Amino acid sequence: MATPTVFKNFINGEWVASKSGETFENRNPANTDEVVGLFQKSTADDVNDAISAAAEAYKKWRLVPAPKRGEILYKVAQRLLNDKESLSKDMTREMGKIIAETRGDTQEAIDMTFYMAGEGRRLFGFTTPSEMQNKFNMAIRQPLGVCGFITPWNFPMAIPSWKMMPALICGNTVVIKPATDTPLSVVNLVKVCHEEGIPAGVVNMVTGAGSKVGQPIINDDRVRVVSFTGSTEVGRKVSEGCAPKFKHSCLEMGGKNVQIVMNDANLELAVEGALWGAFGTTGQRCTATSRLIVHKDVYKKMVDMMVAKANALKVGNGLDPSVQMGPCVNQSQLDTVLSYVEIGKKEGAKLVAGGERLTGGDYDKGFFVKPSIFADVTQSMRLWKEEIFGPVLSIGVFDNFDQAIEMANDTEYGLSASIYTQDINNAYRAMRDVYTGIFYVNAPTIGAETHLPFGGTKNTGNGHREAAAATLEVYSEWKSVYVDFSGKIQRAQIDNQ
Ligand code: UN1
Repeated sequence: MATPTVFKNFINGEWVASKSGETFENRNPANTDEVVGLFQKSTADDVNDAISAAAEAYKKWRLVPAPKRGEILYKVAQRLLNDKESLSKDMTREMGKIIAETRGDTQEAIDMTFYMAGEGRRLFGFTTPSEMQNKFNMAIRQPLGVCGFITPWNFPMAIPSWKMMPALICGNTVVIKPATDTPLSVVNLVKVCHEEGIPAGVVNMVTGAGSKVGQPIINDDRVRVVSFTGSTEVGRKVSEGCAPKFKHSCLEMGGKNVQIVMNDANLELAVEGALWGAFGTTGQRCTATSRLIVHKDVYKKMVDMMVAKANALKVGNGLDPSVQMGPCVNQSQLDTVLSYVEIGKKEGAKLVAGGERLTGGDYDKGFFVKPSIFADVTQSMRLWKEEIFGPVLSIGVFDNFDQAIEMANDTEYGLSASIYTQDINNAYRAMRDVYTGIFYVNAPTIGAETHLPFGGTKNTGNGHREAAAATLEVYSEWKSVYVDFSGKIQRAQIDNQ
């Protein structure tokens, strides 16, 4: 077998080995015989070097005019577009999701990079009248310094780009720790940034474990913003780690997203939506549909249609274009899925599809599981409450619209939700009353676009949003500037009364 490629850290414009001298393996979750590459098992020393490089580079990068920073990002975006196919194939090999979806992931990074390149000529602040004569007031954005990113494996390139591109356009520098399951996609992204002209030290990458690399990023005083996407449990630790130094933290965490189906819905469409929402990305999206609640009049019919369609989904290696669902990303995710199947059965929910690992032939080499559906799930069950992050859909029933809203909001999370209905009044009421950061009408809970704010309420986030101009609030701080051209002292709130 060919010796696997060794990928290095990227610090101060150079590819460097970790001071630990150790590496870790990244294997293909669809075929664990395949080693995608060896990556640096880094330590706090490597993180220190990366932060030093970023802190030094910040001195110059913050002074590069934003439109110039934007010109580099345009080149980065164009290059990602040119290389889209190979980047997407690498991503499927390390993460498992099907090639159509990894193309979407790469496209999301392209979209975000073009969007933020354009921000280089906006980054709008505002002017406003002064309460004094001969005085000029304005509010402008300023960068913060070094930003540390801890990114997840489910969107290996899109999510790093959501953090990196706005940070860069605002004039910050970056240290990123990719997920250990998907470092190659971040290596690829960082390589493009470097080759297309981002100066040395502005973007740095250190691979390795959360405890060894993520924690030192959070602890280092020179890091002023930490942006994290992952579980609520880890997000809480990030938040606590940032609090003593009043570091800004932007947290995107769990979801338990609901699709509501009313009795007037186009059922075919609702089934297609739920299927895509629940089993797209093997259910491994923060935005995945994990609860489907259906009006009692159409409940049985909808469950039957879902079961038939779920059983017909082709599961396999995501590089085969006919495959509709890839494997779980690793053994531990697979174990979590199977453990929730047992929990669901014990709780008395009705397993109507899947519920087991796929075995035999090539399946034995990967973390494949059948698309799984539980019916008759009720609000007291763990299946209803807990994020599974796998292809397990829980279906419940409701009597009327008000009950549907109450059930939709009965969760500790608040990322995404959707309603299928033909009744415009109910669509708008649901839009108003379901307390989430993202809401869809007659569309699944997944599929956010990069020019709208992305994030959630309650335990999903800490009030910040990624994407769109909204994320500039994370990567810049307001500076209010008062210019007095009266030539005399003017006392605000006093002299103009
Ligand atoms: C995520 O699952 O963390 O809206 C991100 C979507 C994608 C992004 C998902 N555009 O489903």
